[in-house]
Amino acid sequence: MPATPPAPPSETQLAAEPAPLAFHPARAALVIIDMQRDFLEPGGFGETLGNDVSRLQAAVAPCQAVLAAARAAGLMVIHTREGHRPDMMDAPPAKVERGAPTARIGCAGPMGRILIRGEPGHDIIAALAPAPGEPVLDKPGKGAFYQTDLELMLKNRGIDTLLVAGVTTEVCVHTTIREGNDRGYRCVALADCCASYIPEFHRVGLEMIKAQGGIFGWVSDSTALLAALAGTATHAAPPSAA
Ligand code: TIU
Repeated sequence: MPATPPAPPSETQLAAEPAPLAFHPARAALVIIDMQRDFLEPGGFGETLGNDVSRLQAAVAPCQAVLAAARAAGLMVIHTREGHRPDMMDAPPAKVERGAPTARIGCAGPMGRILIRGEPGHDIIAALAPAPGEPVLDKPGKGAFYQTDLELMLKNRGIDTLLVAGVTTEVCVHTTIREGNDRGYRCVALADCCASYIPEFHRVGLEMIKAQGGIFGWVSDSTALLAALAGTATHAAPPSAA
């Protein structure tokens, strides 16, 4: 007797602005952007740019909550890291040349060479350590689609909805959401799971996403996502995209 095909996962409703969003958990990915020591801890890239890195701490606990819920629900989880090859051949001079000459990308700092792959500062913070099997995507730019295989992985897994967390709201989170929106993904910024060194930019960055009927996507938060995922467990293959 042929095996009964798995029932397609049902949609769940996410409270969001400017409007609620229905999504299939099997077609959604949690994308955690650049929660690296270089951005969140003293002595890294964020601090060399003149920022108060403690401002990003607010996003850690909400990220932990959505990460646990996403894992429990069987969502695809992707972690990203901004950084460059040790030889810096992927680092545009126009990016490297900015900032104090002794504290630029590639310079030695308390957590190793700043924003360089393999250095301690480049690691994701321990509180959000990737689990085995979760893709960790190294990206040379601000957006997670630029010069990476993110889109290929999403296509292969039938993903159509990106639940985006991480830092910083107006830089790498925003760039990734803009890139994803143009590629046809429904992108949701999880407000309390994102943070900025500049609180006003966090607030306005989220406003920009949801303005004009959701010009770049949706804004939701960890509480709403936990509610949407409660009771859903979708380890089945995603439904056919056809
Ligand atoms: N500087 C700043 O706000 N952000 C970055 O340089 N990269 C990310 O946002 N990950």
